[in-house]
Amino acid sequence: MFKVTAVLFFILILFMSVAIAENVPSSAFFEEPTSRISGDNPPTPLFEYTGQCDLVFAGATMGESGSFDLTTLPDDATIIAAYFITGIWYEDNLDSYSMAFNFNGTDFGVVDADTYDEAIEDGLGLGGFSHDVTAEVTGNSSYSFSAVGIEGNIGPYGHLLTVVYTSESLPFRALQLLSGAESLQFDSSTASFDVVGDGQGMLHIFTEADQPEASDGEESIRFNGSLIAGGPGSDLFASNGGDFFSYFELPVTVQSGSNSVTITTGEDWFGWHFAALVGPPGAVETRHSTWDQLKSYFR
Ligand SMILES: [Ca+2]
Ligand SMILES: [Ca+2]
Ligand SMILES: [Ca+2]
Repeated sequence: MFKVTAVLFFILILFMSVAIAENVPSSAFFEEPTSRISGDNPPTPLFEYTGQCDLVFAGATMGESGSFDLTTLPDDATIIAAYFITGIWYEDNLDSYSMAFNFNGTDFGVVDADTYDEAIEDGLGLGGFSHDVTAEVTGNSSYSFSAVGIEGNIGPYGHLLTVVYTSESLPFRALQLLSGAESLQFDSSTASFDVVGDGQGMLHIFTEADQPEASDGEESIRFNGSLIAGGPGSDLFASNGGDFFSYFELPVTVQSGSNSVTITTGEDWFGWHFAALVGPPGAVETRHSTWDQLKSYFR
C-alpha cells in the first residue's frame, strides 16, 4: 500500500511540475529579448503656440478610410492649427514611404512621410505623417478621410486628428505638439518639450498598432523621469480608443526649460507618432507678452 501511495505521489508531483513550467513566461527559459526596434526616432517639434489655447482630438481605428468626429470644441473656438497624424508599416525598408490622402473631400494626392524609422533585422519600417489640414477643419463636425499606402504597406493602423484652438474662456498658456515615427519594441524612447513654464500641465500621447496582450516586459509612460502611467508587467498600451488606436491625457507637473516624456514597451510592438504638452507659459513668453501689451496702451 505504501509503495502504491508513493508512486501516485510521485506522478502527482511530476504533473504539477509540468503545469507550473507551462505557466512560466517563456523568457525565463531563454535569454532576455534584445531590442529589435530600438528607441531611436522620437517625435520632434511640429507646432507651438502661446495664448488662450488648448487642443482637442478625434481618433479613428485601423483602416484605409474612416471619419473623425470632432465634438468638443467650444462655441467661441477659433481654430489655429489642425493636423491629420498617422503612420504606415512595411515589412522591410522601401525607397519611399508614401500614402494617398483625402480629407473631407479635398484630395491631397500622394504624400511622402515626414519622417520614418527604418526597419532593422527582423523589424518593420514605420513612416509617420503629420498632414496640415488647418484649412479643412472649420469646427465640430464629422470629417471623412482616406489614407491609402502606395507600396505594399501593412497598415495604416490608427489615425489622429489634433486641433489647436483659442477661446476667451481659457487661461493664457503655452502648448507644443511633437510628431514623428517611433517604431518601438523591447525598448524606451524619450522626446522633449521646451515651451512651458512652471506649474500644472496636461500631457497628450497617441500610439497606433498597440494592442491588449499579455505583455512580456514593461509598458509605461514617464514624465521627467517619474512613472505616471503603467509600469513593469503593465498592459498600458492596449488600444484604449478602439482597434489599434490609443490616446492618453495625463495631468503632469511641468517645469520651465525642458520637460521629457519617455515611452517604454516590451513585447507589444507599436508606433509612437504624437505627443503634446499644454502648460503655463514660459517666463520669456510672459515677459514678451506683457511688454507688447504695455506698448499697446501707448499707441
Ligand atoms: Ca525605433
Ligand atoms: Ca502591437
Ligand atoms: Ca499592450
